[in-house]
Amino acid sequence: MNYPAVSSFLWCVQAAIKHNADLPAPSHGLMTHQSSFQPRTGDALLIIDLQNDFLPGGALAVPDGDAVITPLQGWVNRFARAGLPILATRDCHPVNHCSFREQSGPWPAHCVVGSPGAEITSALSLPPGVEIIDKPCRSDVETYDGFSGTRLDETLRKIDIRRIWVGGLATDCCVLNTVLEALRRGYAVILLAQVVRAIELHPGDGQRALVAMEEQGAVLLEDAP
Ligand code: VGL
Ligand code: ZN
Repeated sequence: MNYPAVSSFLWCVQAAIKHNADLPAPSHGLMTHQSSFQPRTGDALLIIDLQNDFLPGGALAVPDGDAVITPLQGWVNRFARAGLPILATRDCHPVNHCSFREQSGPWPAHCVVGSPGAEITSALSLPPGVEIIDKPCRSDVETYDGFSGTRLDETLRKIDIRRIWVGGLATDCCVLNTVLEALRRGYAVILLAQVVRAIELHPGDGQRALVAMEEQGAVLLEDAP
């Protein structure tokens, strides 16, 4: 889904959940899993927006965002050792993007194309061959999920991926929207609960996002790599 920018920090969570209101929701609550899932053929690791601007010191720093780097590195190493594909999305905006406060949008300017803030953190060591998926970089469109207007779906289908393991930033925005879009498109999703952090502008957004993902069929995996 592409969304027009609106002046509400709740937008990421509310838009995603509202959009899913027409899908049948199981009645159970948040349920995390441990240890029963192993990466296998047909799986890929998808890293969401692990860019400098979302990390401490960045323009839109996610609280405690750097805590995901060490466990995420563990998953990267595990997928690389197993010869399984790794992909990474990048948020990408022109300098006059409609979501920026200067244009009456909800966010400080961030992930401006070509800026250091838009680069994936060098604290994460990615093996050669990681597929980088840039979100559309247009001034008039906001794309929170990694699928809309990108090569992600096509890339995953070409290599027969049916299940994605997801970690990155932020739980209550781009992780949430990417996971819901993946489920809508028929992928199975394992959300790496240790490897996500939320913006939490409104307390509880992170938890609400986890519940929404789980209700729509994502498995919330608590395992360390
Ligand atoms: C994100 C807010 C604005 C994210 C991107 O990656 O979660 N959040 N742009
Ligand atoms: Zn953004």
